[in-house]
Amino acid sequence: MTPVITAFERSPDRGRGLARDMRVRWALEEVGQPYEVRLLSFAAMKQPAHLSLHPFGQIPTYEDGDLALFESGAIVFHIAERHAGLLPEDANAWARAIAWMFAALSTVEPPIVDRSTIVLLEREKSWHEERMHTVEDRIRGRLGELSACLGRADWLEGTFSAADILMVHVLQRLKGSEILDEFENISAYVARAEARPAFKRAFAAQLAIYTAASTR
Ligand code: GTB
Repeated sequence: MTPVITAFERSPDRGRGLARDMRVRWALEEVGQPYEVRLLSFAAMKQPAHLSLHPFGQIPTYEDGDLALFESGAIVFHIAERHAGLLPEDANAWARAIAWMFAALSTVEPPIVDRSTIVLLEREKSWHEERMHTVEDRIRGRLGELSACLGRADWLEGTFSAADILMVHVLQRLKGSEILDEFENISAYVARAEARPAFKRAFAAQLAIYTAASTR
């Protein structure tokens, strides 16, 4: 069966690939698994039909036969488990790649999402600058640690893996800031991932949806 994922009908990021369906698309492209996309408006995401797939009424979801999944990390892990190429073969490296997947989503992503919230929703607050300063310091701390771990390696755990998909997608949210440029090896890591044909296909597919919606 062809899996079906959900995505924004009109993504607020204007097709910059920041919405989390991008992670799932990228993983599917990497393993060569064709997929279909069901586009949803914000209103449709909160309707019972979608809430039966996603308890929080969000995208992305993933349906394959009688399996319905939510949470981009769980979906990418599921794809990586069922197809060759996104997790190392060595058992210890496999376990460490999973650790990096969790690290991307639970250690690196939170302050980066906080920063986006400050930029998008808290500009007018009297404490905006102070809070931005605090959160950017936390991000720099995390990226400093990540940079030290990555060193001169191409990928987090030997060969390219699902961990790199999640970590790079998390880091891409920093592109409008100058923070990424402060870490030369992390900037190169993101660029290396973006040069992958599977990334380019996934990016083009989600951009085409935004472009089509804007011309209607
Ligand atoms: N933990 C979940 C996961 O990883 O799957 C989080 C899912 C999530 O946040 N989904 C967002 C959503 O459905 C879209 S991706 N939001 C609607 C809602 O909650 O009602 C988050 C996102 C949105 C917009 C941008 N942007 O404009 O740059 C970036 C990321």
